[in-house]
Amino acid sequence: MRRNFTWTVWIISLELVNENEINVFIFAVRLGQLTNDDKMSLEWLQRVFGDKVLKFVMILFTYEREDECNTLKYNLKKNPDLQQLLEKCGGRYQTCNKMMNNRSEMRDLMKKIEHLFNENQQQCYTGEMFNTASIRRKELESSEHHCEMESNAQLNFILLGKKQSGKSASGNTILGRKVFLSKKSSKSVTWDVDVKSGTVDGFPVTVYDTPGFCHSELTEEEIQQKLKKVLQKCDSGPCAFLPVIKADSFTEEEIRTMEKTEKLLGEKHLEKTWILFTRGDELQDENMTINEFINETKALKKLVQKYDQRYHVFNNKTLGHSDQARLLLVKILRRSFGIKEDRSSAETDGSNSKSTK
Ligand SMILES: Nc1nc2c(ncn2[C@@H]2O[C@H](COP(=O)(O)OP(=O)(O)OP(=O)(O)O)[C@@H](O)[C@H]2O)c(=O)[nH]1
Ligand SMILES: [Mg+2]
Repeated sequence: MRRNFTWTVWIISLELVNENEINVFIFAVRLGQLTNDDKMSLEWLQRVFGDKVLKFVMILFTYEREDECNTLKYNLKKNPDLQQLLEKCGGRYQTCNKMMNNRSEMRDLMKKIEHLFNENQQQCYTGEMFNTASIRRKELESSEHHCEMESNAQLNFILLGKKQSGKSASGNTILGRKVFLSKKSSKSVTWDVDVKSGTVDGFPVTVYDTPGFCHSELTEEEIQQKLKKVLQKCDSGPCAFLPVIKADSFTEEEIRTMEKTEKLLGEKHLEKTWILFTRGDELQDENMTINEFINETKALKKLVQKYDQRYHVFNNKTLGHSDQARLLLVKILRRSFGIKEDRSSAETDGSNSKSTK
């Protein structure tokens, strides 16, 4: 049903883009009920219309009861997904009752659209932008990675990072079970590479847990050797590289660790590298969003920009009770491998996923 609707919107949109210039894309979300479908729909919009479309998106939060509006700010603070969605659209939103018959809200919406138009130097989304995005999308779909993914249909996750950053715990979260030893220690817990396979929402995955940089017992050289062997081993298959960073501080040590990771991976793996933040639960306890955490430190903000916002947050304390791993997989398959919705997540309608938080 949803997909039919999406296709209809797409066809209408194509006609519109061909014949007109579009000032604004209004993305309606039911206030307080951000669904996986909503998140995917924005990704879909971005994929079909290209990244430039985000400059023209205005989120319209619809509500049934007036008092729901009062919870919006609270919701924004509490819900990192909502924050991320809003951030992607330049923080532009308007609230509006479900019937859309409140004149003052409609006036505000028009003012905001006018403001957006001026912000975009009176430029609209054009057919030319759409054509460029279509070419890019087709290239992606027929790219090497896509074929690679089609034939192997499994993904290797390689966890990298500083000691005690939460690599093993993240491996457990991905596989949805406790297979890697993860514990608090002043020393390094993982000494050798450990490989475990499983599935994420039915999709076959293999997870490589690795000993961390700044190891308490192994030398840098020993670590490098072990990691290089991992890279050689999974070089032939589709991989996602996950430098793991604790979302509680970002110091010189983390910067140096990222430099070492980048040196190890080299430029060729950049597109498939996703920064994985752990301790999402602690951010939540502090009423802080991941965006606030990232933007707090200049070096971290720069790093995330370098990775073109390819990051994800885990709360490793909800092992087996969240769909965090599924969301990460969907993001990676879409952005790093250009896999279409049908391929990556026909099974991801959220019905079989447990609550994230
Ligand atoms: N609160 C919280 N604690 C976490 C999270 N992820 C990991 N931890 C804790 O951080 C500590 C270290 O986790 P590990 O998974 O062993 O970290 P590691 O990077 O594998 O550590 P080494 O093997 O020593 O390099 C453990 O006490 C975990 O419970 C998280 O998302 N939230
Ligand atoms: Mg470990």
